[in-house]
Amino acid sequence: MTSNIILEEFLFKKSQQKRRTSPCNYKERYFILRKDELAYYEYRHAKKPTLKGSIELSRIKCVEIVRSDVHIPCSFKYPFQVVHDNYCLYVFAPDKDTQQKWVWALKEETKNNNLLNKYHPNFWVDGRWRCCSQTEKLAAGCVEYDPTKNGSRKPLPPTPKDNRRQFSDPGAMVVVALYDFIPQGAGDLMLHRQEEYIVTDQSDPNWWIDKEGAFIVRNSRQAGVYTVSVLTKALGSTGENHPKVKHYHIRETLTDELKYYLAERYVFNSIPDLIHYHQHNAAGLITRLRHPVSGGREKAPATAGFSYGKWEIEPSELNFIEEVGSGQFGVVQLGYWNGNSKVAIKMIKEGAMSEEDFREEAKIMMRLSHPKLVQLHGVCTKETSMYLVFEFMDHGCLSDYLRNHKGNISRETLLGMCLDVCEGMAYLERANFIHRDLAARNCLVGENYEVKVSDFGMTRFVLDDQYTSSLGSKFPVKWSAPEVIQYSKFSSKSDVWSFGVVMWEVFSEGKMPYENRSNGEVVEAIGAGQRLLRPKLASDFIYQLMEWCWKEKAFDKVPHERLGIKLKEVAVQGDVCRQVQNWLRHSK
Ligand code: 4IP
Repeated sequence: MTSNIILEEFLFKKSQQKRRTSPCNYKERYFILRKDELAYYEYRHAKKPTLKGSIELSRIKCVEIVRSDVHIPCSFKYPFQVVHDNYCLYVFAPDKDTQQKWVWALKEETKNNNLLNKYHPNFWVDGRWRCCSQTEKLAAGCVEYDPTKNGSRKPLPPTPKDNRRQFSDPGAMVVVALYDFIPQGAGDLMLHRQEEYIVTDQSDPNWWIDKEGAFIVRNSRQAGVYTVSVLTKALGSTGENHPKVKHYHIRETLTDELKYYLAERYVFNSIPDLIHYHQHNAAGLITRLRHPVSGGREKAPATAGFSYGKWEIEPSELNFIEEVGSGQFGVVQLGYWNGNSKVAIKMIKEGAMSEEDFREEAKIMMRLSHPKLVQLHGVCTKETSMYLVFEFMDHGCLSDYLRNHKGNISRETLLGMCLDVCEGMAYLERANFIHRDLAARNCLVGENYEVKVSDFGMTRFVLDDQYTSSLGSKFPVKWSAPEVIQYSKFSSKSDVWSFGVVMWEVFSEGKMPYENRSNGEVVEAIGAGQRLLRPKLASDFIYQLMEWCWKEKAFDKVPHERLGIKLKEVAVQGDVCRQVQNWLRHSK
């Protein structure tokens, strides 16, 4: 009865493991969606297809895209789930369109069923739900199921009329999602990469990039057309200065030779040429295209907090895997939050921290969010010892990393590392936040030599005189500006001094500054105008930047922002590493 068929196609499926002894495997099956059932068949060359299984549509309780970063061991990488009876059938489509097409059709056919209120957006693997860590396969879902939405639909008002009203609302801030985001709590909205959303609450700017001229080239809703979306903060005709996203279609000329344009008088042979031109000239656009933002192919960045408005983390949401180090406050454990986010959990040992003060500060620190800062995700205060939950960085602290890879890191990469730290520090400086203990040991290394600044502001909560008093044996004298040692005068300028020492550590491949000299000897030497010597790997220009950081008087020191510009100049001169290239691309 082919007339009954809604969709049919080869897809992969994972065994549903209905029997205890069932093996977990992935099979290619020919799926047929009919008005009353979803059936799958085995096809073998020159043989009659064999029906392997079928699900009556009336028994389906939820159909949804599965969002996950787990490795999928078959060639089709776009999963969706069909929840029926007490089972979940995972099906894998070859591409996003196919995935959305099936989810949409199945949702349409099952929308009047007795559906789930909540579902699991991630997989059931190795005996637990990756979205919420529940270990009971039949445990209630953790995210609201909306049978009217699917991956291809925007969570915006459904009618075009309403859409227009919202978009023309002068106060509405329209943003484009750079990454998929899986809801982590009841107040979260699922985000789909490259879809547009309206920001209804602008109080937390950490979730969107708000840079004049930030732009993205994306598929338009019109098939086969590209759109350039660009953010502008330019004042409107009525003087309002709400940031807005303007969208321009990339148009094709109607001439024999195909050319492209955004604004009529400027035509180009290729889209890259067109973008390149408009990176330097507004030429009819509201602003020139200043900052290309990621197309989302990279790993999504850490969010400020796991979930909207959430900073308190429940102990049950954390799984501890292994100890990865220890610091001033106690042991650091690698763990998972809600089963799928890798985190570093600092377990504060009793008496090491003034917890009361920190609790208040944590809310402020969580709002500090930058790609070059190690993100504080939240705090768990419900156990006897407090846990601080941070973004996990795979390669540990920068000083150890440099020592362990001595001789194997190129100068360009070393420069890239300094640039990373500089960018993170420039952000802190703009936020009027003082680090107070910047050193390579307080920076962490991630994938591709990416370095992020960690432990900012934390020394204020240390309850150990040896560490906090400039006369104490643990005080970081070798990283401290003279005014800090003399009068405990911390400022962004004193951070700049420490940054110079970090540059020195990086270009010395993790050596201890001033080698074996005691703190007292160092104070004396600095007072007498002596400075760390140029590391072998540092060019004169790089060393000059270090010297800039070590000016005697605080007001002579340059801000981090300016140092960043200088470092970039160095990068342009040489053979630039990946980070520098990226950085240049982002700042061109
Ligand atoms: C089978 O493994 C197949 O994966 C079945 O899928 C699967 O049935 C079986 O799970 C599983 O044991 P073998 O082929 O290695 O025997 P298919 O029917 O597509 O071949 P599902 O239920 O996933 O359709 P059980 O638990 O149903 O036996």
